[in-house]
Amino acid sequence: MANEFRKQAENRSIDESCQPIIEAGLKQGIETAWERLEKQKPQCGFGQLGICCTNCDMGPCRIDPFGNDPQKGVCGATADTIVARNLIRMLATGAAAHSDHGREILEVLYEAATDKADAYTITDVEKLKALADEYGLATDGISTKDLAKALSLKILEEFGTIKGKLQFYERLPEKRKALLNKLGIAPRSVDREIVETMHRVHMGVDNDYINLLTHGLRTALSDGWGGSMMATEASDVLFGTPSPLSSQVNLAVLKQDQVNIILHGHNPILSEMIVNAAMDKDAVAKAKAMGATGINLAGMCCTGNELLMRRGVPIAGNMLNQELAIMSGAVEAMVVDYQCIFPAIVDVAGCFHTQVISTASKAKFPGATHMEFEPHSAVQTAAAIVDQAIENFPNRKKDRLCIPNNPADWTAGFSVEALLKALGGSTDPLLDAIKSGQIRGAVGIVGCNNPKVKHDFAHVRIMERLIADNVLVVGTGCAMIAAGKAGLMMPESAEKAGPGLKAVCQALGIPPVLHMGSCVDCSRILVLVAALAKALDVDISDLPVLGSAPEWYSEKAVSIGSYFVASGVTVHLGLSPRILGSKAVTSLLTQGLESVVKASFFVETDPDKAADAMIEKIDQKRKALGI
Ligand code: BF8
Repeated sequence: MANEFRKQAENRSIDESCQPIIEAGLKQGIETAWERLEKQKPQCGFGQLGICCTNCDMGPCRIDPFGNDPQKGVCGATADTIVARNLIRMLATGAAAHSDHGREILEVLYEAATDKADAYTITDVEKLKALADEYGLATDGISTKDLAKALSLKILEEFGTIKGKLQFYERLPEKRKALLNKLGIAPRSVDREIVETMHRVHMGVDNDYINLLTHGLRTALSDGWGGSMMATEASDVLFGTPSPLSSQVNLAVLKQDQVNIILHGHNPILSEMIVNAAMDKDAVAKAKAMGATGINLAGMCCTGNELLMRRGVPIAGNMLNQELAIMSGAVEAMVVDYQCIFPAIVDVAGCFHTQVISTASKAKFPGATHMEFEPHSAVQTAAAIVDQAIENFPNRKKDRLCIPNNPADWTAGFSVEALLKALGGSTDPLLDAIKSGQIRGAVGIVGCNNPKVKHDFAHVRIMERLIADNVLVVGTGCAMIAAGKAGLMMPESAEKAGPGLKAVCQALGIPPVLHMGSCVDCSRILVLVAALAKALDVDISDLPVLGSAPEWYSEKAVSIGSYFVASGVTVHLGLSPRILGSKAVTSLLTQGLESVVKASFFVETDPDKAADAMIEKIDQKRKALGI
């Protein structure tokens, strides 16, 4: 049986740091996402194909996928309408999640500027000025705080602006802007596109799948070149623009002799304060008095990525590691804000001493301790949370500890600004390397984990294949955490790259897989491809670049994939979205879009075949560019 559990653990994940914990969990009968997925099987066939409609109370309705009756919902909606409506509803939820996060950061920037949140300072004044300039604000002789106030108001206004356009949209290369303007899908404001999606999917509004999906692209653009980009830029102003740094990653960053606090979710606003609170002398002294040698912070998912990028805080793992971290028996507190947090962590925590502490008024978890965060009292809340974790240390059951050894080293912090600096201030060296063929192209690998796919396997396999073929990988989110755990993010990892990419990485002292941040920081990838296209005076769709989400699960990923495609970047998906119940929708998204936005989606579940397809597409782009 022991061997059986080991085998099962190895089948579930390639992350060696978590396999012993999965194994221990199996022995103890602790339920995790993998067990819950099994219990859901067989998953609803109508749902999987996207042909179940629950939008109104005449339903739920479903369409027969074999062409028999019923072919229409009670209202008359066809499979095409239902699939398209369901998809853009998902997309709008994802865009809303990113954008609402962005709005909160901007609100804190405003509060910091107006002395309502003293704990926060403006760290990157240079970026503040550059953004103010971009927004047409006078900067001369204006104090930093006044500038931050004016800028935050100016950007916040764009959530519901009546001026009908977003400033960051102007960052697109002219050719792309002209195309999107011609298609009539330039985003008008952040909230408006999301609200309009919700309006259109109501029964009896938009029933034309093409019209629905076209608006989906507009909504996604309002996320990528709107809400997400706002989140990234405002976070940089408040907490600093990332620059390269080293840290460690995987569950072995948890420490046997220290109070371990995991910071999980997406928003850096509170967790940045917890980083400060954990360094407080009195807190450390109290931890020692409780029998620990100190306080150890570790990130999880994209809150982790935010803290890693700017503060070098180690990361315990990505999305599928969340329950396993608690099952190490070594976590005194898991502090959560919002997004990608399994409600089940409270149940798993119930089997151990871990306290789950929720902090956002909009994200409560039954069974968790709620310690609500507000910017004006951030320092006190952060201190109270750290204190709670310290107090919990003596409750740890030493005989249940399962902390792996050997954390992996990694480097992160590759903002566009940092990359340009590494390149000597311009994109030219990168473009020269692409033109000469030293670098064949680039792929942005982003997104999540999904228990339907062996944890981290698709991410890592695709990355290994691409870099070996001289394709530079940039990325964000849980994909990058997978890369770090697999040892692909040290300058020495260049040894795993093909000769051309290896030489470039060695010359610049960078790894072949570059961590650009959290999921909202996919906006950094947009800025980078826009800069490359502008330098070559081509459209983004002409570049030998692709996007890939090998293990995606979330509604946010639907929005990310869609804004990449709308921006001209073809996107690989490792799992099919729930669209296969409509041939028309499937064909539009995987082929038809090419003639509309010069990019499309393709689904390939096999990582090797996916890498082959990406390399082929990169070569086609190179040929078309004449390089
Ligand atoms: O925010 S944490 S599981 S949704 S990739 Fe995916 Fe990971 Fe979530 Fe993107 Ni970031």
